Amino acid sequence: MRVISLAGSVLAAVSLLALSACGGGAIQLSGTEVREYQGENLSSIQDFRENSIRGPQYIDIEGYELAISGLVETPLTLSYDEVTAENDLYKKVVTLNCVEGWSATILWEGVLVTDLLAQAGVLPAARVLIFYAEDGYTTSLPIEYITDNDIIMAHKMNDVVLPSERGFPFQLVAESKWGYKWIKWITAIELSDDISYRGYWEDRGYSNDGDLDGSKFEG
Ligand SMILES: Nc1nc2c(c(=O)[nH]1)N[C@H]1C(S)=C(S)[C@@H](COP(=O)(O)O)O[C@H]1N2
Ligand SMILES: [Mo]
Repeated sequence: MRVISLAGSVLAAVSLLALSACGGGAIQLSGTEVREYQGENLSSIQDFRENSIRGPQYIDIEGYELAISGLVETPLTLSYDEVTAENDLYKKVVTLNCVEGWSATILWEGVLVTDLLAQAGVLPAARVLIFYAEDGYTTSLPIEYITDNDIIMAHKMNDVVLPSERGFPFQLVAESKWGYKWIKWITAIELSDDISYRGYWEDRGYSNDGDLDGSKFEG
């Protein structure tokens, strides 16, 4: 399995410090979190605010399946290992910006969503990807956005496997989009022609394109 850096090559690791210094309950990590990458300072996994719709989901990886369905030639269900061990892995530093006014810059690592789509074979009528999560959350994005921007589904952040609180097993790294497009605890990807589909927050008034440089609200 290859790990491909989408931004460069040199990696600097520093030890994870002061777990107890963060406000809410500290998240247990197994490993060493990277805090600097190619000269750029990274946020810590501890810097996030937990504000998901039903609180953290704790997914048992033994029974986990990622379903790829809808307008595809071959619907698939992939295990965690089939996703992470049988695809090339990509790294990139991307900032998550929440509409509530905080952000976190993290070194993400994961698989190209496009590589998963290629395994299922996308039918020509498909226009959008609808992502589903364990907590009932959903969001959607156009196929061209996913393929044109090398969008990854991350299983690691700062070189550490995603903690459950951060979306284990997978969070979408929806760069240049607001945080509500960064769906966590992903369980399924549906290929659809329904361009009027609205995800959880989009259905409650947030803009469907979710562009960081556009309007936050549907107008
Ligand atoms: N499944 C799921 N994914 C989700 C959410 C959620 O409530 N459920 N919240 C979204 C929002 S609004 C933001 S800002 C980011 C925040 O990621 P974090 O909770 O890891 O900080 O997750 C996004 N992904
Ligand atoms: Mo958010």
